Amino acid sequence: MDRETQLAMLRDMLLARAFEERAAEEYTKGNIAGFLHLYPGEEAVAVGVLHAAEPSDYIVSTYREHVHAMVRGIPPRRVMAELFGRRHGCSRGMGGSMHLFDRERRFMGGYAIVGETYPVAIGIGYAVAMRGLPEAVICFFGDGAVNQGTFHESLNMAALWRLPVLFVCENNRYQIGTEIHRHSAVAEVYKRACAHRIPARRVDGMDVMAVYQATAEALGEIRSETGPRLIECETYRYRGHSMADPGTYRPKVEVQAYERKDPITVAIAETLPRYPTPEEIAAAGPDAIEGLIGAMNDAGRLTAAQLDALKAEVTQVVEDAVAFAAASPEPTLADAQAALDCNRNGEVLI
Ligand SMILES: Cc1ncc(C[n+]2csc(CCOP(=O)(O)OP(=O)(O)O)c2C)c(N)n1
Ligand SMILES: [Mg+2]
Repeated sequence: MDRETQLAMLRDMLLARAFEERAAEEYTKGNIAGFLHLYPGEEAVAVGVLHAAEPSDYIVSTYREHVHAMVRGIPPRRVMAELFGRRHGCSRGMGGSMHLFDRERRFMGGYAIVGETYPVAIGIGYAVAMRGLPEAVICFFGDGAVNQGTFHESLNMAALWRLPVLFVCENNRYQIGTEIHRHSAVAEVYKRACAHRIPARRVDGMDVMAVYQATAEALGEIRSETGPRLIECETYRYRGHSMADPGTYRPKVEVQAYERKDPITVAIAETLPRYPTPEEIAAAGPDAIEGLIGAMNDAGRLTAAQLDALKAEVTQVVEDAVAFAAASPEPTLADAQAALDCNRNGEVLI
């Protein structure tokens, strides 16, 4: 992987964490109403998957989708304004946290109904397949969504019609307060795909590089018209299910164990330059010393100063997003009417 991609992924993960923590703060201040499902701990999944995707791919996500939307390119200020329910939000203030949407960026929505993403994704996949385009649809869902009927119905159709859909399970081990072993007879989600002959694999969802690699491979296969794929990302959310949930059902040690595997800390460790030890230089041989140092410097990916600069930048982006959201007016009744009318006498063509 080239350094730019790795740095961009690190930046997006830092931004995701800062944005979500700030959203929590704004919620407690009363600036965000309704449900607010946050993503800290799961950043490596959205960032790894979406960096491996093409802009021409379609994304269908759940209600825990702020980070997916931002990695897809929706400006953080438009996302924050949507969380605030304001007119300049990406859904014009009429969707809120769970219903971010951006047709231009092919971000086909966050969906609040558990298991709702699959039928939407296969519908889009069907349209893509009919037109024979090299595009794919990425369909996110949680571990708690795999016991919905739509999961099996959609996987069956996707496999039967060889639809270009990548199913991505964000397995954070919990469906609200119910741990996966208590809601699923088969707790290894990827194994369920074999019932529909869909090639599937499990990856460490706390490792952004692993997620990126697995996605790139799967999308490559999908683009060669071999049908759908499924990836199960094992991840964890640090916070409760939503802001309304203190998450007391989880043992403290479990949360702490996952925090130790924090994907951002891991990504930083992987990008920090590691200079060769004297033993490695000796093992490489005298002729290779210059070459080895040069190569490590090229791959030597991040200085402490660069990291500080990245952190300062994302803090600024989040500040700007909040100021933008707060200054944006609330939508009017006329806006609501216009939104209702927008699709009258015509279907949405993607
Ligand atoms: C059909 C349906 N049933 C119940 C709910 C209430 N509900 C909202 S989120 C959720 C848990 C889903 O868990 P999971 O799929 O693991 O996603 P996570 O929240 O962990 O990301 C439930 C049951 C819903 N939104 N839709
Ligand atoms: Mg879950």
